[in-house]
Amino acid sequence: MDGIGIALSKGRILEETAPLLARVGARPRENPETSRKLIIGTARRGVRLIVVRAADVPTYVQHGAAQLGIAGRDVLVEHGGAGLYQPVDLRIAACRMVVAARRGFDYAAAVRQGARLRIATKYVQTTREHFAAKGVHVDLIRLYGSMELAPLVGLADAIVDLVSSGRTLRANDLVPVEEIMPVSARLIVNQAALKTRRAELQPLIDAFAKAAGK
Ligand code: PRT
Ligand code: MG
Repeated sequence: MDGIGIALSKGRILEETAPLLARVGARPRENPETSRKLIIGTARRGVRLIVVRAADVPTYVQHGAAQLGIAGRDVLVEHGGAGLYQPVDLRIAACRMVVAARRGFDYAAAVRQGARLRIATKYVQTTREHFAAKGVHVDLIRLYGSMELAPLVGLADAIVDLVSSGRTLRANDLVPVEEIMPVSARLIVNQAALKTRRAELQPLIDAFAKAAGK
């Protein structure tokens, strides 16, 4: 396919990307939130949006099915980043990745005593690396959503998940016990495409950087 594809997800990422798309002259021709189309043209010539699940964005860009993408740092770290450049922190969709446990669970003592923690998360690679670096043994339980439930029903001692306002944790009587990393969304680029099609891609990358306030 000719032109430039930008892979991104509906919901939070699209919502916060919309003003940036407007600023780079790539307003979508249909509302991706309501359209059933997965490929949507934009006002910028040759540029289209490719609408995928958030966790799939790096995969599409890695394989060159989209030249650019917009994905959270959480998703990028979990993917590993192979074949991708991450030239612009768009500073949108900001949150923190944390370890959280039930109020009253003595996380520090459990870690100190070398207890084998059971951690539920959808970020299994990131979580494994985080605890391996600290020399803490963990049993990972892979979930696809609603991680907050796991400690409440005895599935896990703690979870690794994203927090923004903190309301979801509070509503479930959980507290953050450790921060893993701050998260925001990044513009990502297929490495090979940037080498062979720099004249086309660089102006768009620069436009995003400018739109994001750099
Ligand atoms: O929801 P779906 O299964 O379709 O996919 P997804 O969860 O992968 O995508 P989406 O659209 O929910 O999130 C896309 C990206 O937004 C993530 O990859 C993050 O980079 C970013 N982001 C920013 C967040 C949040 N903030 C966030 N708060 N993603 C999720 N959350 C969730 C969090 O997991 C928790 O359940 O919101 C809840 C906590 O919010 P507070 O405000 O109650 O703390
Ligand atoms: Mg979600």
